[in-house]
Amino acid sequence: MSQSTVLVLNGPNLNLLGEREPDIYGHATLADIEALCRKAAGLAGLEVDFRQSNHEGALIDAIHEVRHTAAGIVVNAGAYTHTSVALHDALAAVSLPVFEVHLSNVHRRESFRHHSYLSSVCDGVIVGCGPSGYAYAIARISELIDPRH
Ligand code: CA2
Repeated sequence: MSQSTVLVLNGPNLNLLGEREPDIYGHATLADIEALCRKAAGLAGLEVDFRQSNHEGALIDAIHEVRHTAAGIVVNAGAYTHTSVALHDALAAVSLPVFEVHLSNVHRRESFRHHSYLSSVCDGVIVGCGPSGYAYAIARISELIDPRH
């Protein structure tokens, strides 16, 4: 992991994107989102380390692994967003730009999706913009790490 690499971290069930619930999540697969992230990063002269896990501990390990070396982190923690104090604590220990992304507008959905344990330890939150939200987050990380800003 180099200081020009953005970790894009995806949580549980996001590997199923494109297979079901297109009315909520659209038709893009996780591979499509990875390609979009690589394109957005390339425009900013950055690289992407794109990962997905269904396991909370694996997501935490990935955050620890890059916390001193990455350019920033984009995280869609899926349902762990609404449950995980452990992910909150892992992100709180990071001094990189961190952006929380959700494909859907979680605030227009069930009330249990309205609270995020992660938002308070993130630099920004993007919801309801579909896959473009990932690209917006990468663009913002690029701005924040650019010494001209
Ligand atoms: O909107 C988002 O990006 C979410 O993080 C997606 C999570 C959900 O638990 C969050 O509240 C909001 C769920 C991802 C599951 O994706 C599926 C895709 C296709 C079929 C089944 C699940």
